[in-house]
Amino acid sequence: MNRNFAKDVVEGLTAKEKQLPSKYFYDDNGSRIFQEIMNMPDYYLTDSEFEILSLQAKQIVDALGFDKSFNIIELGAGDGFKTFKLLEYLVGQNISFHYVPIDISEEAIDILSKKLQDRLPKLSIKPQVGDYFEILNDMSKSDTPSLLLFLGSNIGNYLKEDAIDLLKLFNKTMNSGDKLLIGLDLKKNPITIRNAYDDKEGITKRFNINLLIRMNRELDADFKIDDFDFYCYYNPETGRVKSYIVSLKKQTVLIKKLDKVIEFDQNELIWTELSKKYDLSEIEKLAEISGFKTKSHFLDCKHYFTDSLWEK
Ligand code: AVI
Repeated sequence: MNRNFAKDVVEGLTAKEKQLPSKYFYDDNGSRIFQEIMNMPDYYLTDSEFEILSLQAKQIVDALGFDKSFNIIELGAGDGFKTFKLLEYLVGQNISFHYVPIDISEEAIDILSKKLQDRLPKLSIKPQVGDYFEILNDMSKSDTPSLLLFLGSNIGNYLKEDAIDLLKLFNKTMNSGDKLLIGLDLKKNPITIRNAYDDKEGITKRFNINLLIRMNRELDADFKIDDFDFYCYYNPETGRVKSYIVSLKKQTVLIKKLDKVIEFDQNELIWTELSKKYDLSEIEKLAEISGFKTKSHFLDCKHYFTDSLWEK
């Protein structure tokens, strides 16, 4: 049994306003559903960031200003689909660098490494499996400059204070002059944002409901899947998409391995995820408060998304 998962489930489901951390979406099944989300035409985030890294690789590399060989350290590299274009550009220009993808999933890192070795045989790749901070701490001891990549709007899934804490931790492991390229989703027509999360095919609903399936499997719970639904909304004033699982009736759930009985009222919510959207001035404030200087924002042609370059 995953102890952290068990602890967070007890804490989250016995709270007055029930909640579960979105990081638990990503078991093997959830990671596959997330791939489906990234392929949905309405989930514009992936295409927007792909466009930025494909069309503006040169501008991004020019803005780094490194005058010797450097490391590109990607946090949560996953399948590396978007990063490929940036790497391809660098290899094509014979620029000297090492690519260090970090992920907690050994399987993801193996697949990514094999794919990159096939498609970019000249790439120097040093894959790492494990905890971001241990690896970052070790790397900061060398005097090779680093570009950290934290893409895909992952920072948007953290509450404001947690996002600042995480960015400060990144900052602490970096040396002066190192850069962070961070992907952030921008505020835009609220309907575009709503459609990305409240999809008609119900893929995002499956992504959320998978949390109940995970609790049934790993914690021996007896959630009746059909008695729960999914709801989400976007608030254009705060830039927050909030996602929930909804109990469709008054019901009781037993979580055997935790020896807990959880009561649900009809229409009671479990808050599962925050997906924050920003404007550029908010991004610059976030950089500053976390110890960074904003160097540039690289936007896609629709201005839906930014990969912003920050310097320590
Ligand atoms: C991983 N993260 C940035 C995604 C997002 O957009 O917040 C997760 C996601 N949730 C629903 N759709 C996608």
